Amino acid sequence: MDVISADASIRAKTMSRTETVTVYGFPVSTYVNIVRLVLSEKGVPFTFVDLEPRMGTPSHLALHPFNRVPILDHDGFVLYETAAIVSYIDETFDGPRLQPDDVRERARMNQWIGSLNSYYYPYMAFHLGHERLVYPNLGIAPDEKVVAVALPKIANGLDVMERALEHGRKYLIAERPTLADFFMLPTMTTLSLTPEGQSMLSQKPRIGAWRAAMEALPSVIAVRIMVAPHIGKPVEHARNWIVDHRPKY
Ligand SMILES: N[C@@H](CCC(=O)N[C@@H](CS)C(=O)NCC(=O)O)C(=O)O
Repeated sequence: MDVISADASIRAKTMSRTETVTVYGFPVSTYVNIVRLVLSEKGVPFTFVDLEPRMGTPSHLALHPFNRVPILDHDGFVLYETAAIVSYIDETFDGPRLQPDDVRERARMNQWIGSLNSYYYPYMAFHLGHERLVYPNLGIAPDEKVVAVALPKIANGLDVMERALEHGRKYLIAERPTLADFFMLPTMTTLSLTPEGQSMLSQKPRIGAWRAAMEALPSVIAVRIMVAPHIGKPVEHARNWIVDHRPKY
């Protein structure tokens, strides 16, 4: 049963003409794109500010004291941490409800969000994605040890997701997308851009059907158009990641 109410939530509202919503980030960031997807799905107009030239500078750290993106500014209310941002968006604005009303379905959605943060994003994007996509674009050789450690963790994550989709629903929780689906999509897209990811994903038909359903959503098409010009371009501030982020095995 699809338990997400079709009605707007009690506090949800349509944006007034004077309200402003701004997303700060860099264009190919997986977490930034979760926020852009959720805003697009809710039908909320927003401005995107590319922080790439200012990452780590005082003006960025004033918005995010942990030196990350995304950051949301809604009429002067500034918020960081993607899970907090997208719940706020869902509960503040009109549009399709993206959090199930049913407490167990909502718990399952939050389980996916926690799993993305702990088990999917780190190995698929932060490790494999950086070694295969981000560093080569900067002329930095990949560290094959990092890739080798990530691959079995990625295989396990894909097995878990493929099994979860045995429930036969179109999306991870219900017949309509929830925040869980929007959390998972950008990291799965990053994985699909790597040779190892392409090979592993080709063995997962249910994940393939889920990705096809997601890719057909107008919100996903709109965000893909926003990101497309930046694919394959160097992320200059990522030069620091070989010191700051890369695991030392
Ligand atoms: N816990 C944060 C994670 C955000 C995060 O890791 N963002 C990455 C981009 S996908 C970032 O800011 N990287 C920039 C850097 O580390 O220099 C959230 O949920 O928003």
